[in-house]
Amino acid sequence: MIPTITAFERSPDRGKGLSRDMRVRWALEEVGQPYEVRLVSFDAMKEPAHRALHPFGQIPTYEEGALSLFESGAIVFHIAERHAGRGLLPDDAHARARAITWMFAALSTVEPPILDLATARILESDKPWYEQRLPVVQDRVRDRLGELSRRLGDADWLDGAFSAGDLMMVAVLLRLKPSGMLDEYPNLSAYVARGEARPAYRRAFDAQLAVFTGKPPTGR
Ligand SMILES: N[C@@H](CCC(=O)N[C@@H](CS)C(=O)NCC(=O)O)C(=O)O
Repeated sequence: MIPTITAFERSPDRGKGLSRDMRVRWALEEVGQPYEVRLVSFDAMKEPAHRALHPFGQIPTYEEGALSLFESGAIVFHIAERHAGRGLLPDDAHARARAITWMFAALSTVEPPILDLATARILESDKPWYEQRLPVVQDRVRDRLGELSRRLGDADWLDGAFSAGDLMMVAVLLRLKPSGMLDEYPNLSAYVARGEARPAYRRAFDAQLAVFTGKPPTGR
């Protein structure tokens, strides 16, 4: 059964791969699962038909036969479990539990301050208190990056081999690229670059870029 995911008809990041369909595409590419994409407009996302799939009127969603899912973390986890042995979750029970822990850490500990920074930059830059608030928000991001950087050290991935935990962490960190803050942590920059260099990532990136440019992926 070929799953169908949803993505922005016109991504606000203009194909930079920062929308959350990217992490789902990447997971599907890692496990070698072909997929279809239904593009939705901002208006369509708020219509009852889409809200039946996603109560909050967002992307991505995932449909596979009678199963429909929302939340990028739940979707990536489902893909990793459904394709056990295809490299996203280790077979060893403890290693697997730790990989899942890193997925949660990416989404619930590292992503919130990064989102806060993006929100401040995009929606609050005209507020009189913006210049005072910005350094506070940046410092919260730096706190998390420093901690993550210390844990990663000189390892390639967070816990042995690449896993869904790394996929999610790299996807979350990528949102910082426009800020330049990742460059303050060379091991984290290199970690993100390693993720971006994976063939599955490149295929996913090209596919989402093709939606924006209207040109077919180059097939790198
Ligand atoms: N926690 C959700 C967040 C989903 C989300 O914020 N999606 C964005 C695109 S990356 C969206 O649909 N934004 C449009 C909107 O909220 O109206 C997830 O990880 O899937």
